[in-house]
Amino acid sequence: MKNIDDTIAAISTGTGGAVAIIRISGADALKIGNSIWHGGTKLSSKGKRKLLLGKCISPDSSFSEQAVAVFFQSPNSYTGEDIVEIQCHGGTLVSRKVLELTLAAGARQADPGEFTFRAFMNGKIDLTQAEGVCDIISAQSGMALNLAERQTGGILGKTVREIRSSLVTVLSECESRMDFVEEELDWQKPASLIATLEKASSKIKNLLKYRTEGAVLREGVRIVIAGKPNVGKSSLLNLLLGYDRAIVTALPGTTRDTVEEHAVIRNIPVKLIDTAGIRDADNIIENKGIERSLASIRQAQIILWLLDASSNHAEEIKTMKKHAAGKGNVIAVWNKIDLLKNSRSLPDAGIETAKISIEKNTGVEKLMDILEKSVWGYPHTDEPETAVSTRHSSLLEEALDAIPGASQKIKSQDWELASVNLRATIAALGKITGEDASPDILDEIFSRFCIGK
Ligand SMILES: Nc1nc2c(ncn2[C@@H]2O[C@H](COP(=O)(O)OP(=O)(O)O)[C@@H](O)[C@H]2O)c(=O)[nH]1
Ligand SMILES: [Mg+2]
Repeated sequence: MKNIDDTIAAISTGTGGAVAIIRISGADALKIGNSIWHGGTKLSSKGKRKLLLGKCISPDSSFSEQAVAVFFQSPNSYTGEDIVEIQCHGGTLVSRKVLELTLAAGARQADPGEFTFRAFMNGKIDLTQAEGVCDIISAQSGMALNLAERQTGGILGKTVREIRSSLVTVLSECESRMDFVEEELDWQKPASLIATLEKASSKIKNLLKYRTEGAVLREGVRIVIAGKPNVGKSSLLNLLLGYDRAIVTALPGTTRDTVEEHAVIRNIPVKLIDTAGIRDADNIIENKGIERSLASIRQAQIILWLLDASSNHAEEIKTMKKHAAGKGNVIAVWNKIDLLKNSRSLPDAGIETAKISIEKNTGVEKLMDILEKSVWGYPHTDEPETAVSTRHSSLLEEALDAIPGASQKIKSQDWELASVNLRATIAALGKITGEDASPDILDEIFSRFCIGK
């Protein structure tokens, strides 16, 4: 478990910017700030939340850089502690030097996510909000960002806490039935306790409804473009990216290595992987590329298998079945339909199929419709209000699993076993918001943050 009593510092901005922010948080923030930054007035509670112009100066005066500084007084700061932020010129050297001055003055270099960790420990935010901060930084699509912002606003934590507190009420009722068996207290009827559990259950199921969105928007989808040589795989990659990333030629075997690029398609963050065409090659480099193609196909979530509408149809389908059957979600894509008189003559591939011409840019929107449906599992219309992460959904499942047992035991008035089940549910929910999270869970979560956040 991290120490939360000392004062930490880190460069909070990424490298390469014009301005860098060095953040100092903890009981000694003001003292350290004033020992390295000097302006017309000292940083103090009088001038809090005001940007002041001054200089960062090293004790031997060999370093002196213009910088502005601001003081946020506890508890009204990101971490809930005293915070001093110094803004200086960006670039690696100046910001590094200012950070070193803070360390020499007694601060400790912050670990990744440690400022947000302190905000959590000081009760400024719950664990879902902290995770939301991480999601905001890594969001790759507009929808992912909206969801992350709502989660940081606390909507998920609030819902989970409400469910948890309704279960705590049921638990205390069960426990008091055990403790005061003899007395006639004003008990709730078992049926009403069970009704509360059912309500909780349906609220949990509601949260689980958008687990796919949660995982897809946070983790993205791996889409592999595969097929025989020269069917138009690299052309499709370039079309989807909107720029010429891969080399396209009329020569079969042009792409010899896998080419990976990130993109956003219909609000879905994707990793597109263009592969070397699958064929029996006698060239050692091409064969290596083909091995990589087959490995990519094995790891794909979605495979766009391109089929050349201008070549032998039965052969095309045979190769697809040989390499892609049973692997992920395969979408058959007949390309070059501009070379056919009538694309209705194409044989049925037996799976979800699109017919396109990259050359003439036809059928591509329909392909995107199929792709979208394949990602979400159903036609997607509205943006969900919350979309739980994989961590949340496995805990929600755990919470949900123990509820039927609790209901059963309440029905048979076995208060002790009902309590055991309820405690399991309550603990799982508490791990989501952080009330019940162990130090290693917290370490695991905050270590995914970047330094300075
Ligand atoms: N007529 C026609 N040619 C296409 C189409 N898509 C790609 N091509 C051509 O097919 C050839 C092979 O394309 P490429 O993308 O390199 O295929 P890859 O080997 O599968 O990556 C190139 O000459 C492309 O211009 C299409 O829709 N219609
Ligand atoms: Mg290619």
